Amino acid sequence: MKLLHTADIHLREENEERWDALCGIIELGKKESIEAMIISGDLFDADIDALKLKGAMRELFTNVGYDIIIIPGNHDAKSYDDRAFFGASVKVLRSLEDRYETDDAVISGLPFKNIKEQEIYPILRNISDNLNGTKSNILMYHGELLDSYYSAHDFGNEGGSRYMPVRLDFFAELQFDYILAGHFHTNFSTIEFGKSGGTGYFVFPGSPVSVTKRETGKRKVNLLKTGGPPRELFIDSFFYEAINIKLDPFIEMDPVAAVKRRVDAADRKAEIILTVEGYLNSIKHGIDETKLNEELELLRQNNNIEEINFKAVDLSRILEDDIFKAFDAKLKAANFSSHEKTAVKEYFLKAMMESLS
Ligand SMILES: [Mn+2]
Repeated sequence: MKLLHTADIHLREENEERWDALCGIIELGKKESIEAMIISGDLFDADIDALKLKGAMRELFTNVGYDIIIIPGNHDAKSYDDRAFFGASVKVLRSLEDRYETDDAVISGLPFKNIKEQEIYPILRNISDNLNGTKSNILMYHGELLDSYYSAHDFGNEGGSRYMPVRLDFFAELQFDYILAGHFHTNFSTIEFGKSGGTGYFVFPGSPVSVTKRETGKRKVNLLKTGGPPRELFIDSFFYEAINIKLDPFIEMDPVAAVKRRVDAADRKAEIILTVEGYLNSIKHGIDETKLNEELELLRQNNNIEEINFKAVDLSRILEDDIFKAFDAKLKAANFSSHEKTAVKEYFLKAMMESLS
């Protein structure tokens, strides 16, 4: 079975970028001739958004050429009551008994509920016991994986609470071959786990469109052919791109040119979060902190820059000091590697900064 897996689109009526991302994924599914699309929770940002968007959704989710299988997430847990209709191609897995079955795969779902770790294992065991080993067994799930090094920030705006947490060792004795998950926004992440009779895959595809500024970089979805490993696929949706520039006053390039070069190279679809740190030498380059700030604001006017973090500091007072210059000349002549010279120079700079205070 060939399918496309995503989650956490967080649709809102007033947010066009997220709607466009969904339309793009629907088209990608057609292009890839998939049999089903899996949306593992948080299709909507809130239940009210599901109400507002349902009409438009039906049209989008009709005649797509494949089925769309959805489970409720923590943000849209109450959006899918029994009488709700989201379009002819949509199948919502509302209960633990609900399944989607094809010739070679069985898809089960764990619709989001506010339950604890200890309560989840028996539920998973129950679903697994009713499966057989002849087909690929897929579980749709929305929540936290406790094994990995995720922080609360990775799940969008969720505060500190735990959302339906599981551990990988839950799955070692169960029959699931793929856990196609949602809830982890930051990036595409696949973890292999050992299970009786082979290898299983736990996949968080990451949000397919940046929902907060913490989700940086081009977004992805999971293209899966059962029997094989998950495959990450770039999509052409809105995203934030973090550009971090550390200015080096010993490089000949003008600091403004250094920043421009990086901003120019950014993806056109990206909204840039620009951080400029390091040091500048206003005497050597003729650009002081005030002038650099003006140049950054000019760049903001002509590019997709969402945020500027201006942290660079003018160190010309030290860099043009005779003591530093004499030290630098000796260092240049010394028999050190360039790596060592940089480190020594940084120590000396720090020592001189201390002596100023
Ligand atoms: Mn989410």
